[in-house]
Amino acid sequence: MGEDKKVIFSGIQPSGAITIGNYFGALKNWTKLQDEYNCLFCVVDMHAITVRQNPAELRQQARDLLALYIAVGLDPKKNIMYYQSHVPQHAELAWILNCFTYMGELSRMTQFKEKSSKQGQNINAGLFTYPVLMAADILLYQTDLVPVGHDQKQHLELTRDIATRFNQTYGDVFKVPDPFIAKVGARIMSLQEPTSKMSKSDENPNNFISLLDDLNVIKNRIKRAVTDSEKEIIYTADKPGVKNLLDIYSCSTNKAIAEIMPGFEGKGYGDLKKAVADALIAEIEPIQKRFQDIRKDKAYLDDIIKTNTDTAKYLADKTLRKVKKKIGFPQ
Ligand code: AQP
Repeated sequence: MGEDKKVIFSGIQPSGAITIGNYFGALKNWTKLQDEYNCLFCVVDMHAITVRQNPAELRQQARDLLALYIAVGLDPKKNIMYYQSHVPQHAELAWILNCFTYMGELSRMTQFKEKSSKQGQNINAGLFTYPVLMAADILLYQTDLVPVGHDQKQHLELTRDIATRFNQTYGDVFKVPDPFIAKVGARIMSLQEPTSKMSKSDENPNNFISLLDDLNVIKNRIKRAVTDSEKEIIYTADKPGVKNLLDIYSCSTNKAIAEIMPGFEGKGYGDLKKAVADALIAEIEPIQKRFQDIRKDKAYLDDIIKTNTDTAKYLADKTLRKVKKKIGFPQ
């Protein structure tokens, strides 16, 4: 890692097939950071088990996700890309930070409230302490900046509070991270319920498009996407379905909304859907090709995993050793 560059940490859960929401909201933006920053991009499989996962699927999704990181253009020589569960320091620091986090703080987390209300049968302690593991992920690497979507802002605030609390007692052990707000990137919404965000663990497959979906499936999902009973293509919150399709088009073509709107004047929803499907496929097809090549080459991927995990472990251990010393664990 270059000494002079700021550190960025981010991750995605292998909790389902990666959607175009994950791609436009996270992955695509990450590719623009890799030259300017020292980036760690983690496959956060330990976070994923806060919801029950099928073991064989989890294993495959985790490997697919790491291969996708590379396929979208993240260079494994420039960035540190690894599985969270391969670096035990995450779990160790999370335990320590649990002892510096208040129940009241965790009870106030919106994501916990939402997930526990949805997940009636399995409100496990991991779901409750999820933000502490996230704090450990970030603080282990002396992270300067964390790219956060709207729903993770509260967790990052908590990370800052935990780091500050620890530092006040033991001196400057952790860097207190700041949020990194991407210049571009949109929140991609569900295709059938465009007032909710597109989610990889959605039970209705018609709501999302996975980056690895068959191209015909992609076309059909866009064709079936909800619009409204009107005709005019306008970019407004009152037309969430149409707005979402325009956002997908804008992200796929790398053009601003103001730039694309004139092209849709006098056109109908059928034209819009065709344009969106074509643009999306043009963006995704090369990624799918690269993904297939990477996934076929087992030795290549294994080597990347090994090298990157070693680097992550080395960096994580530097922080963890300091933490253990400060709190008085025997040396
Ligand atoms: N719909 C979205 N639009 C834009 N960005 C999105 N992200 C997720 N959905 C959208 C961004 O993807 C990154 C990875 O998120 P995550 O795997 O940690 O979990 P998540 O945000 O909860 O994503 P999902 O797809 O909704 O997963 P599940 O269904 O498992 O909970 C984050 O940077 C996020 O902002």
